[in-house]
Amino acid sequence: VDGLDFQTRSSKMLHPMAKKLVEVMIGKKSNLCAAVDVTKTSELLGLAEQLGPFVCVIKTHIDILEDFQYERTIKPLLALAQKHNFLLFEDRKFADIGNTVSLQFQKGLYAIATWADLITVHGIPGPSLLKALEKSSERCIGAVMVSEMSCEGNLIDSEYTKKCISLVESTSSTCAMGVVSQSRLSHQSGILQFTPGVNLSTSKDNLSQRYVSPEQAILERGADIIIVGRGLTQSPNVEQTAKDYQSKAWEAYLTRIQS
Ligand code: UP6
Repeated sequence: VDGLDFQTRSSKMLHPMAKKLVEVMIGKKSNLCAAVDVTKTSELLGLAEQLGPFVCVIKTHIDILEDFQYERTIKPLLALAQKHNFLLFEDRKFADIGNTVSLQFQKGLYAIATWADLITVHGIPGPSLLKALEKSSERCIGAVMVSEMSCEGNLIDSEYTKKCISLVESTSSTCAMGVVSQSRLSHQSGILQFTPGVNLSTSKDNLSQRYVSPEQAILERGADIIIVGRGLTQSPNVEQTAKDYQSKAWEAYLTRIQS
């Protein structure tokens, strides 16, 4: 995977959303995903407007908004995604039986199935979760499986991680298009790796989150897309900081494919 560029890898991608994402990444020269973890719709939309030009993906935790309204939150967010050409990634980390996941995915206030391009899932329920998502998704949404976590003391072990990867690899044409992880786990070049826990100014937070730099995430840990939250959203100059993360991450990718 290391020496291959995204264009070459794209031909190995079986999932249409993976191909679409890579197209956006190449077009914008961005492998930066912003995690916009804020509690007001106005903040979410304001940050999406500022970050939009520099990112390939905006990741949400839509259920932390205190003033969520479909018409006032999702409609304008979709308009911004179109304007700035980024994908929407709802980090719901689905982890229940198929029937429940299918309800959580399609129903409730958030109706995630109607707007998200990508969603996260845990591997713990096994194949039934992916089957349920596949059945209830008309738009071929890309599922990304949390196979390793960034926080200190998490309970995932290497056996669990391996099982996640084999689930992802066996469903990569229809449902799973990638993983959230801290290291390169799949040798299939079509599988995309998202790596959170990236921050240029600190190595941890006070709730066991651990951080590395964009270069470490990409060159040492195999990230294809880095996920940056507070490093961006709490910056005094969001646009300049986003530009900085974007160029550092893209340069690291270019270094990797030349090696
Ligand atoms: N996230 C992690 N670690 C994981 C999985 N997901 O941090 O293993 C998510 C968090 C948050 C973002 O839910 O939205 O990535 C990281 O944000 P931060 O950069 O502000 O720490």
